Amino acid sequence: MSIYQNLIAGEWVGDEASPNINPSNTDDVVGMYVRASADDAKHAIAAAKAAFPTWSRSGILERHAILRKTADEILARKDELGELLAREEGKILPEAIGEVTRAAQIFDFFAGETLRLTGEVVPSVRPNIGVEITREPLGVVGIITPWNFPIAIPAWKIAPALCYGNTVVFKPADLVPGSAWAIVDILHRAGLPKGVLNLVMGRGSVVGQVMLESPDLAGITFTGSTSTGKRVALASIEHNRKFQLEMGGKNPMIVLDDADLNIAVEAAANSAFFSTGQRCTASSRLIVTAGIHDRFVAAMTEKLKTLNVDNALKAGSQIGPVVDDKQLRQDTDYIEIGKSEGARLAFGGEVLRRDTPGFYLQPALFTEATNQMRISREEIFGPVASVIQVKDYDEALAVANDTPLGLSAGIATTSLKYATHFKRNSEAGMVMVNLPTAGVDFHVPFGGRKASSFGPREQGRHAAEFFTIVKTGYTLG
Ligand code: UN1
Repeated sequence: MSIYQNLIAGEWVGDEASPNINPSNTDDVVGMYVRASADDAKHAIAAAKAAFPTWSRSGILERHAILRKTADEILARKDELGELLAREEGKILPEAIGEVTRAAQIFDFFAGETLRLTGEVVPSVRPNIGVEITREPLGVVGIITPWNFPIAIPAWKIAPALCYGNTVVFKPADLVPGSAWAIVDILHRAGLPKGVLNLVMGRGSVVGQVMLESPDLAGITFTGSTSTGKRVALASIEHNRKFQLEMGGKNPMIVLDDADLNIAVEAAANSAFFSTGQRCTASSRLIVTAGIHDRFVAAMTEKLKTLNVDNALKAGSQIGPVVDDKQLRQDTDYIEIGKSEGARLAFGGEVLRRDTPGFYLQPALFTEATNQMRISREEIFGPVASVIQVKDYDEALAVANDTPLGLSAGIATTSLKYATHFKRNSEAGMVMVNLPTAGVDFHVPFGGRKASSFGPREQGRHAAEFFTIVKTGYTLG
């Protein structure tokens, strides 16, 4: 079996490899992937530092060409890369191919952005002085990504980092090195100079730790758990380093009496259960007003009965497995917690057996939940959602906002008044009307409020806020 190595200073290196296991079929090893040592991580940071002066002054046409070529190759190989992604992460093949396509679109977008870099020239308040406001790259940027979007999240951090002239040390989640390796390979062959992008697959406790402690990283962008995000923040403050965090969600989806029931059920089922509920934008709190509650619960239960949970690569699968045994245990533990807190398990929650050995869990829907229960307050990160009944829109809004997190929020309603009010008054970074809380566009800002996020938005033109630093220049004459 081939061994996939780390890329450090333009060389493929390392020989201590571990298996990348398919969660739909634990007998299937996707490949052997090298795990970086602490020394490897230090070399990667040194290589990125050495490459920065040249890359940061490279011509925009060179950067444009590399990002364009990368977009083209990812798109041309979307079926093969989608299969790799579905195999290592467990999301169903159509979702995986969709995610690969999204990664290509992100590289395409930032290829275009290299040709649109601008600054401002403004008069000084003093005579005979000119002022220029320019954006410069940060330096070496550390990129730490989670397992649930193995290609899209690396793409939406690496593409802007390179576009704006930074060099990169990239640590993908230990569970999904395959998609990360594939995009680094593509970027490398597209012509990136050595050291500009370094791949350090491996453990957070080894590789991540070296990154957190390095004085040479000018920025870290992180997507993952709230607890790790806090550690990134504290270490970054220690080193005067810029940081950007995307963390948990406990996203509400409100369903009002006047909602179109079909739209509400489609949006809620997608939000809560697609991608096996393993999205930080997933909705696990379905906040439903009394007049539609019983009809909504009945229709959701019917919908859930039709959802086919099976091997991610099998045609007709609608929900793939949970990512690994640890996450499966977390999900089933929360299902027990929900029951013991007094919520009623209206559907699902059984661990399932399929033709291939994997981590299959039937989507679970609780009813009679309150917003104070742990299942309503803590991020589960699995196919588990609860219905919280409320009397009217005002109570729904209060419950929706009563959470320490604030990534995305949705409402199903036919009322312009409530839709408009909710968009204004939701305490989330992204608000969806008659749409799922997850599944976002690639060209507009992404991010949350409260404990969900820290720092500037990701994606679209707003990505420049994190990946560049503003300089103000004054000239006499
Ligand atoms: C999406 O919903 O389209 O980890 C993207 C996550 C998010 C990405 C969600 N950072 O789930």
